[in-house]
Amino acid sequence: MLIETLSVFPEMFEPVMSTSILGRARQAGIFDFRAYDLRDWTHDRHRTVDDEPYGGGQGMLMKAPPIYEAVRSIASSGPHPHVVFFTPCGAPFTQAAAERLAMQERLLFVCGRYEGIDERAYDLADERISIGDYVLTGGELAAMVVTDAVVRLLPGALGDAMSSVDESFATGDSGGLLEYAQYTRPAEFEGAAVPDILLSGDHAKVDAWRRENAIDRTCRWRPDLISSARLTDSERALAEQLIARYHGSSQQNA
Ligand code: 6GU
Repeated sequence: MLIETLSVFPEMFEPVMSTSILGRARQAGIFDFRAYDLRDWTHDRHRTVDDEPYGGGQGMLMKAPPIYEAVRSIASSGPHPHVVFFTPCGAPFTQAAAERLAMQERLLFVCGRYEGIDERAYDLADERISIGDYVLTGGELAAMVVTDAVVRLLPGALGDAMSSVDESFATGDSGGLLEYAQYTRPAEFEGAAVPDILLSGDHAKVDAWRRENAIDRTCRWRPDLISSARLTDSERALAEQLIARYHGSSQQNA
């Protein structure tokens, strides 16, 4: 896979793309990465990429022409990229979206800055993505978050000892629940003991404990996930009790 970014701060990306799992995957040729500087597609002395909004208002907007010229020129060589614009007005990023993007041969991430982008530039977008309901100073960090989530799904990226294939999250094998609590040595730490069942060696009991723990944690921390989680009838009854206990009987209070 080839991942490219277009932004006014191309230097932000390199440390992330060359560290840890992303760095190793890149070295191994599992993905290639290039960061382009939007200012390379300006034509004035000051390399201007922003301007005042028509109709007035605060802040500056990114101009459409440099973005158009850059995306066209980057896309003109090689396979046509899937073009993603990063904006807080985009669709919320999810694991399902990461899985979808991981199937593309080439991704081009366009990162906005300032107060936004001239709406006409979005004509180039195959999709618009936001990474959550808060405002960042620019799309670069969002593009790195999405790159991380996508690259770790590529075959071989996590190495032999790890796999993303049957991990949990909303689309994984645990049926849309948060992952259960995990422990390693020491068996007791600061007065807190590891649950006895995990030391018992009884795999059936361990599995049952983990399932119940996953339901408990999801009810406590992410009750919004319960309605679409795959639960048996008795698990759903348990979940309703837990939600009532943690949040009061109304989901409204979740
Ligand atoms: Cl993609 N960009 C900006 N500027 N803020 C965000 C975001 C993106 N996603 C969440 N907040």
